[in-house]
Amino acid sequence: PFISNILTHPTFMAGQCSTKFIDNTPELFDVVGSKDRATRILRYIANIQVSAPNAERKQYDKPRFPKHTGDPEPGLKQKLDQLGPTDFSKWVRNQKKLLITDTTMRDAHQSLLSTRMRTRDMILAAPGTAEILKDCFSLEMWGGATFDVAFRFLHENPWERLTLLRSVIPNIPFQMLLRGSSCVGYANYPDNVVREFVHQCAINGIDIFRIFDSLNYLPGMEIAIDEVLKQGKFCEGTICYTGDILDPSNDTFTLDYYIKLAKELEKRGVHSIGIKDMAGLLKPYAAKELVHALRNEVSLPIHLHTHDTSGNQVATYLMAAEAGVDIVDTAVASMAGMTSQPSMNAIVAALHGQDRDTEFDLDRIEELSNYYADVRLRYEKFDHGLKTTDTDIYKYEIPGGQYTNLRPQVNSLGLSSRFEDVKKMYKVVDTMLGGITKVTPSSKMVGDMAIFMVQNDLTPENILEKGEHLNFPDSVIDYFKGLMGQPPHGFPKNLQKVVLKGQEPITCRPGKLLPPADFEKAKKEVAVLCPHPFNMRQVISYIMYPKVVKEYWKHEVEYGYLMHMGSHVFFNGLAKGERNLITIDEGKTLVIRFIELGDINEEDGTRNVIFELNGQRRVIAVPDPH
Ligand code: 3PY
Ligand code: ZN
Repeated sequence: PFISNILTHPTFMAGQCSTKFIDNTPELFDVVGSKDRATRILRYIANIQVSAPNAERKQYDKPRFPKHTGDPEPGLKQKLDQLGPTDFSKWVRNQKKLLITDTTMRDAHQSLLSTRMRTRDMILAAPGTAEILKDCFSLEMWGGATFDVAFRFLHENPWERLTLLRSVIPNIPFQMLLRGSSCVGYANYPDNVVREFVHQCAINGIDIFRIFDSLNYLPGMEIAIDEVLKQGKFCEGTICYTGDILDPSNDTFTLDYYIKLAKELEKRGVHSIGIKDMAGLLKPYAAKELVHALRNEVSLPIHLHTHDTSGNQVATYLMAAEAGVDIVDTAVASMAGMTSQPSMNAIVAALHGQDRDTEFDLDRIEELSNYYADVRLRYEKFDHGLKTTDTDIYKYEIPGGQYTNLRPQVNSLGLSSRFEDVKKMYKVVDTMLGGITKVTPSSKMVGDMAIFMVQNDLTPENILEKGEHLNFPDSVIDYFKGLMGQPPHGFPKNLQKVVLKGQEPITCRPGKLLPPADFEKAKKEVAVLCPHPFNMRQVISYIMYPKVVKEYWKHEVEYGYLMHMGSHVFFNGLAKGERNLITIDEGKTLVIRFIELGDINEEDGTRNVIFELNGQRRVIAVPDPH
């Protein structure tokens, strides 16, 4: 009943859920002081209305929901659970179809929409997804930047996303992206944090952990790999791809370099090898060579990830498929292409009737794609990525997600006219560092450094002198201290001195030196700050992102639970006269109409915002930032 309820209820609900749902998602029901939820929601909307009084506010038709029967067939999740990860890995390697991972709920929106897709929009597609994508190797639906962004900008709990999706999609393995010892953050965490985080992910629904290190520094992945194996989950050891193995002048990131890494990962007991081509640099013929070599040199399945920034990457997947790649990452067409993954629809169509036929139903994938096409419109204000493909990525090597975010980051610093300079500087910084793999967190450091150099008119020639008097960005200091691990060629010593200004760098795995996190102290703090009954998910989140999570709880107390609110209202507020329904509980629907902005209150400078709530006029006064 829950599944059909979601879709028959245009405004999504929690109240009608079955007990299974309640067991899985206790957060939903420990309502933060249930008193006057309507007022909190109105206050949330009022703040948006006041912050952008003259914004054009569009109204949207309901999205085209994919059809579903409510009874998804068993999928590879059942096979994985039944065989266990080692035998499942063998099964993957020995079967013939090209297997597909769908990244729509993670990397696709991270790369196209600044990671802003809300859980609500995923849940509404979930019953259809469970049926349409039932043969997927996995759904990559968690990890990477989504964890932080959910708390920070979406005011929602990423753990709830995981448990809600798990309860609606019981048949497809769930995959997450784990940044080695940086987990889902930007610098290394103590070992006990890495272990507890992996443990919480495993018990809350993640089946497949894609683990990488941003410098391909193996010690940085070891604790995470060890813990995933201990948890009995599927571990994908991942190599980050950069440069071009077919470029004869490239003597660092060679075919041998990648083979060596893959072999090292195999020795550590992982179940598959991921090739993480985060910037979309793996050209078709290079893919053929790399995949062919890896399939020969290791006995594990090979899983290829790329971004389609250049427009070349469907060809890359086809060449990789010919060379025997086992799994590729795609997104449904309306969320694919450009800085996102190649289109699932395109790959399915291309292989139809061929040896590596995916056996997916293209018509049904189109249904899912139509849904996301409609939903994507609501994210217009984050949808400012590439309009066309761009081969300049081969020069700059900027990862897909970063490419989309870099322009707004540069604009926000008042450097909009210097975007091209920042892109060029990105490559200059890479060269100054001796050439490194650039992926979170190392990519963020390179981006921060490039912006810093443009801002301060620094060049490789003058940086040693001018840099003496400058404080470098935190990420750059962390990098040179060795807190992101050790790069393949070490650090440029002179630059390191200038950045560190007398601080001593470390030369070993950061986790070896970091003192363990004090869980008992964190538990006590969480007990005071968190408005919900205690659980370890709160504690580990708070340890990793104390400020962000504290703000999230504060926001929740002030505005309540916002998951029932449609995304266009959540981001933009309501158009004048627009009526919106928000179902906050079983049988309790708020009918909200925005009437207009009212007067300023002279005593405190707040502005009245006038609504109709279930037919009654309501005036909400909120601070006016103008
Ligand atoms: C992340 O770490 O979030 C990434 O997507 C890296 O490509
Ligand atoms: Zn990616």
